[in-house]
Amino acid sequence: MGMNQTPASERVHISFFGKRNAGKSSVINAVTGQDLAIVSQVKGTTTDPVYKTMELLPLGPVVVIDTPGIDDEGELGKLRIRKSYQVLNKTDVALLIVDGTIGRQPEDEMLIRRFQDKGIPYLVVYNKLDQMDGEPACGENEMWVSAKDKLHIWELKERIAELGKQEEPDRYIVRDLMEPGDFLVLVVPIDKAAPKGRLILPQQQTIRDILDGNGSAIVVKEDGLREALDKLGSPPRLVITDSQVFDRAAKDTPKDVLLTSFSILFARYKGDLAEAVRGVKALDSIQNGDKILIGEGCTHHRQCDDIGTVKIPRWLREYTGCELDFDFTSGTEFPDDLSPYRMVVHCGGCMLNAREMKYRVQCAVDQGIPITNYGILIAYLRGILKRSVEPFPEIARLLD
Ligand SMILES: Nc1nc2c(ncn2[C@@H]2O[C@H](COP(=O)(O)OP(=O)(O)OP(=O)(O)O)[C@@H](O)[C@H]2O)c(=O)[nH]1
Ligand SMILES: [Mg+2]
Repeated sequence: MGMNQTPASERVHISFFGKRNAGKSSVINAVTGQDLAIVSQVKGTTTDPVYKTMELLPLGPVVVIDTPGIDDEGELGKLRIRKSYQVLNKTDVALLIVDGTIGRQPEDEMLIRRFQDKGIPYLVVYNKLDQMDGEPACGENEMWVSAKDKLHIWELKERIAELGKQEEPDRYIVRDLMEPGDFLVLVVPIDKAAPKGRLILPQQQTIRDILDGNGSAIVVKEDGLREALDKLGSPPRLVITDSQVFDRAAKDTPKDVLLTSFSILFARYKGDLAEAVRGVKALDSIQNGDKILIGEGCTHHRQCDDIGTVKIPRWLREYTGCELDFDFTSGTEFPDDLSPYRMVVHCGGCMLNAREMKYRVQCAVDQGIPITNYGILIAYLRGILKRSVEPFPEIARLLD
């Protein structure tokens, strides 16, 4: 991802599903106007989900996902089908490509039910119109195209955009906590862990959100906070700090000024803050031998350092005084069955889109397994959670 691009996690994820040879890859190529995906008459040409970030007009920045056919056969085939179904968990708009000369099959009906169950806006696209005698009638959620002769591709893009726009988020990082003209102070430590020459994504996104809310973002290092607050004259609407320096920031922020952390804001933005706060309380009833799942959204641990794999397990053992067993997952892997676990601790999910993060939380909630995240957990272990959720009275109440 280039630094000047919209991060993938903020893009509408548009996935193309369907049986082998329906023309998924061909339709993607027609829609994107590029030869992104390999097309052939061999069934099962696409063997892994293929992701491509791009501008898809008239919608804007998207991730287009090509998937293996959901009717693949054999052991490998089953794995591929699983991968296609996993893509569903991050899909904001689903397109079901059907070979129009054959029509809808049981596998297609199953997919449609999944879209409906998950509340994913979808469109059924009958492909290979060029082989039909005229254009058959179709329903509201359906349309006909030909990837080969580029028939109705423009309309298809319009309809994708319509579905994608319904997905516009009404969730914000901080904008809903402030008024235009407010100023907010951001505490950003520049230590060895900070990437060279830039800010990390959550910090950038927070600044952008404040600007979108027509406020001012004042960015300081932890040792500059007190002076900045003194100089401001009137108190800021909110101080947002990196959790690593929360104690210092809490000391330097007057008690009547609201203070929170980037992790708390992102737990709210990306996942479910209330659930994470409820989940963290499971720590107090943990017992020897309990198994804990640590989930990470990215596979490169650079940004997350060794927090998930080393530090959190150590802190949990120290805090609980128990012998604990840890399992780790990363990237797009996340087990369907969480029953072996006493609780799940997940990263903030800066590399996952909101839909996928919500899906993981929902998995845990459905199975009755407490789920929390790094930021909330660390805040809790350090006794600072109460203060950092002050800006959210209904959440703070959960801790009483
Ligand atoms: N006549 C006609 N053939 C098409 C059209 N779209 C795709 N095909 C052909 O259908 C075959 C399968 O196309 P693909 O795009 O590879 O299909 P897919 O759904 O991606 O298939 P898998 O990756 O194997 O699951 C190829 O031979 C294409 O040339 C179309 O609009 N009209
Ligand atoms: Mg394909």
